[in-house]
Amino acid sequence: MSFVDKAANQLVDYKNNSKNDSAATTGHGTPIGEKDATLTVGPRGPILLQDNNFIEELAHFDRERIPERVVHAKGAGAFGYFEVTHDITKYTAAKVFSNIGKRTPIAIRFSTVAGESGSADTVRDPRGFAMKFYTEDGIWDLVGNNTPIFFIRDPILFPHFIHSQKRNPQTHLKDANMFWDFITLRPETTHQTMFVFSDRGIPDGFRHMNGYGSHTFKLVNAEGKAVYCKFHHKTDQGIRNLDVQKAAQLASTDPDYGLRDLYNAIANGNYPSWTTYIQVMTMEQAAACKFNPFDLTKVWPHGEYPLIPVGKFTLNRNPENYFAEVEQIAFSPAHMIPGIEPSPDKMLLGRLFSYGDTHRHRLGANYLQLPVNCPFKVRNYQRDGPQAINNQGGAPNYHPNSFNGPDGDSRAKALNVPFAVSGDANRYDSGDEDNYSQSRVFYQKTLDQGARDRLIANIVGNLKDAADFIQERAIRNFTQVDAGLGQKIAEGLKKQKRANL
Ligand code: HDE
Repeated sequence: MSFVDKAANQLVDYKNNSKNDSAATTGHGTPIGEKDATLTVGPRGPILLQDNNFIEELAHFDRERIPERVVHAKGAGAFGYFEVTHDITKYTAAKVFSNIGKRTPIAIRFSTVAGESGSADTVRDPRGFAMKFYTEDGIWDLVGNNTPIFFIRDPILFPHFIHSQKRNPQTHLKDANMFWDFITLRPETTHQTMFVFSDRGIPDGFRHMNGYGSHTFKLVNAEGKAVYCKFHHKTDQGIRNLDVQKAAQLASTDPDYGLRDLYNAIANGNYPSWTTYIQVMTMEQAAACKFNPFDLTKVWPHGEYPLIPVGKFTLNRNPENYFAEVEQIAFSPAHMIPGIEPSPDKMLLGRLFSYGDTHRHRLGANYLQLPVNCPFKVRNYQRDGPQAINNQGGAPNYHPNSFNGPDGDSRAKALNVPFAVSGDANRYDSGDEDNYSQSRVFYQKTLDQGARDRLIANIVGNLKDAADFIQERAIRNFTQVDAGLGQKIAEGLKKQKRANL
């Protein structure tokens, strides 16, 4: 243990900074005489039922865990502030962006996706990049990833996509057939699959990666004019990834590498920061756009939709209570504020339902009253339920009322501009929309030769464990991205087979 490793020294620091002068108590606060012995009849027992302290210890222990997140279970959190550096009020009236220099407190949780809460931080997987802004207009959550795109474009596929990466329900093992079967049957996954199997698929901790809101959002300005937008956060620490060998080594020697790195950086005053940009697309540009601007498997080319600087955020505080502040932090894409709205992106709309639902299951109906989730001000008509704390100062709990209960807000109303929708209601399978053109640009233009070779090696190293017919389907799909890519993957798989003979 090194003396600069603040995380490893946490208890030593506690001891040095606290006085050992307080008596232990029960949960109801009364001092306990003998701390380390149950109440027994004679030294050999039995234990008496009246040992309430013992019953309380065990009963609380039995309830210490809540369901872990069904995805993104392993994560690290931190707190800090967002500061506006550029004026974007011509695009949005959201108060968080109202003037240059304005600071808003934020919370962030970084995570891996598929593994359980005890899994290694250095696996090949997207990283969650979830941000909570405590704004004067309430909570705004921008719940993104370290990738500007995603695997699928219809939310009905999400549980199936996730099942394919989790454990086989019979063997309880990760299963290459499940993963590659799904991936190859839904080729809209190709673009993100290539991103994740590229060097960026294993970031070096959480500080050296970019974040993205990923979806298309809608911004509304004070005149009620709307544009579409995407959010980007570029790491000020520079991009750094781990090579496959180093990542595998860390997975066994320091599986909490990312969490430790973030904690120690902040504890040592080496505060990580990111610079935030938006891309903007007008309604007219969206209507004429060559590709579907609401398709989450696509990026908006930066040449056509340049990055516009907005601000910078800094993380300068570690959680003091991991469970209360990180395990119980509850992000939701549905937590938006006036001036920021959803676009027609089907994935975003599907998510608007799912997060609140999962929080009610994991944390209970009053999850928004937990301090880490609580906005500065709540004035509504919801009362009671499990662990209810806030009775809103005795305000009425029904509406309309004659007793000064809260009413509609004229500014928020003005920003809720009407929008037109049209079309025939139907179930439109989007599986055979353009799945390869941006994957091709990624392979041929974004990656250099070395990065292309590593991408192929990473795909082969994983795909080799899938059944032959699934490998063949994968080769067919990758050939549609680029004939050379398909061929090299086929050759790599052949070599693997020969090596296994
Ligand atoms: Fe999530 N996702 N997701 N997701 N997601 C969850 O919410 C879901 C998606 C993301 O640090 C869950 O609280 C659906 C895209 C992050 O606490 C759950 C769909 C993106 C986190 C859920 C998606 C994300 C989650 C699990 C398809 C990036 C961790 C526990 C429509 C743009 C947040 C929880 C944290 C967590 C559902 C797709 C990012 C189940 C239905 C796309 C960073 O509600």
